[in-house]
Amino acid sequence: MVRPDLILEQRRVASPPTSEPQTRAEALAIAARALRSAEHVCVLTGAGISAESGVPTFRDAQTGMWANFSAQQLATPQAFADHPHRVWHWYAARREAVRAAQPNPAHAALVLLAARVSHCTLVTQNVDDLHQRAGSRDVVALHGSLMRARCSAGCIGSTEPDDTVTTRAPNCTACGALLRPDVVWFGEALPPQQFETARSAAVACDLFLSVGTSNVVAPAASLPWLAASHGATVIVVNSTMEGQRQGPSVLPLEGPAGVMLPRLVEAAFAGKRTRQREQQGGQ
Ligand code: BV8
Repeated sequence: MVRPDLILEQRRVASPPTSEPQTRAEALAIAARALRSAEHVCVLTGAGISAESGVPTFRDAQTGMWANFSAQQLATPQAFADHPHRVWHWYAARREAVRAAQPNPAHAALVLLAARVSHCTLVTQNVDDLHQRAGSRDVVALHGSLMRARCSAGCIGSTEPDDTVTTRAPNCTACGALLRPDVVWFGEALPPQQFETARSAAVACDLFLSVGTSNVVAPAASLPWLAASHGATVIVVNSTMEGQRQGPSVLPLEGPAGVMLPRLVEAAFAGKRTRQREQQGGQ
């Protein structure tokens, strides 16, 4: 009897890279081949995928009245406890910037990718909802959403923040406590259901696609390596490979996500019908 894990092993490895890609074109061709033969793709995105939509990354220096603070300083329970209205105002300003932004070709390419592979799990660290606005479904948002608020005393669930007043945190209509952004702050646990979905997708996938993330913030940063340690090929799309882990199962695609992702999806699926079309047996 053939040992199931061997079958699993044979199935899992989506044509890993055979040799070091010499040129970017070669890297793209190898990545496209791996993507085309992948059964289950797990995608992890970070702030870099929204950079070309004009949404600043966490690395970008803060501007305006927040110029003296790092994003990490403001995104903590302590900062909200000490300066709730300053933190609320910062999130209201980010909401306004995101409302004025549009999803870019990188977001759109992931919608196309999901329609071309048999199983795709899209995990994001971003709180800007641009994947959802681009048409991606079942997005696993590990760090919450800018577009929602909740009672800081935990008495009511998620609500839509009303931004008529942006400089002061509003009060909860049920208990009077302050409302807070429905995001995960540093030092806070991720929503268990979302993290478990992301973790099991990383374990089960045969191709992991990391896009526009510095892979610094835990536990999201562990996901690509969880996938690699379970035999998956890891494609890294980033404007710089600086600080990105390299390795035999890693395929670096250096360049802006808004350029590299559409190229990758085109190279992998040009002429390939969508899953739906295949199921309908249609032309
Ligand atoms: C937790 C929501 C425990 C809020 C966010 C010391 C060592 C290790 C870990 C820790 C440590 N001390 C503390 C920790 C844990 C901490 C952590 O990892 N800290 C880091 C800084 C070391 N993690 C936590 O606190 C997590 N919680 O551990 O809880 C616990 C457990 C049980 C019970 C109680 C507690 C919570 C982490 C989540 C925090 N919230 N966001 C908000 O947004 O306001 S994190 C936030 O920062 C983002 O969501 C994202 O995750 C992260 C930013 O990273 P990126 O998205 O990668 O963005 P970045 O700007 O860094 O990089 C951009 C990248 O894009 C770059 O690589 C750049 O080259 C690239 N790029 C730019 N332009 C483009 C591009 N790529 C392609 N195309 C382009 N055009």
